[in-house]
Amino acid sequence: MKRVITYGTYDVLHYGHINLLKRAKALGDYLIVALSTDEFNAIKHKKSYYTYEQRKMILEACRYVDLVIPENNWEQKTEDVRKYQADIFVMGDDWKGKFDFLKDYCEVIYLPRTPDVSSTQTKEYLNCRNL
Ligand code: C2G
Repeated sequence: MKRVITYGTYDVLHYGHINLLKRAKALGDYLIVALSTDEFNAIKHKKSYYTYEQRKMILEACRYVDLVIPENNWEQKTEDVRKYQADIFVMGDDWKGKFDFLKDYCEVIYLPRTPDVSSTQTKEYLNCRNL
């Protein structure tokens, strides 16, 4: 039973997110998503359109996701890998190299981001159309 863990805000879920989750799940048998809380988003200087609970509910409906846990801070990853017995840590390659310290605890894989899609872009488009 290979367990995979990944982290993110996952606001306004789009096919780039799904593409990441699909590939992450394909690396193992069980995918844990550590979802940034609204408070942690503020630390990341991100404002979500959907609240944590709404983003959590949306992710839990995704066929590739087995468990959603809160991401409260930058420091919890090592503890999470141990606590959830993760064999593989996965992130999009915009984070390449940033989490290599986890290589002491699990496999670290950065996957190519899906080009030309982002929550920010979608929100900007909807705003300028006053939708
Ligand atoms: N992603 C992707 N392609 C996109 C957009 C996002 O592959 N077009 C990936 C990101 O690389 C990340 C995941 O989808 O692995 C979630 O993206 P965000 O919600 O933007 O996450 P981020 O704000 O980068 O938070 O501790 C790590 C942070 O919580 C990561």
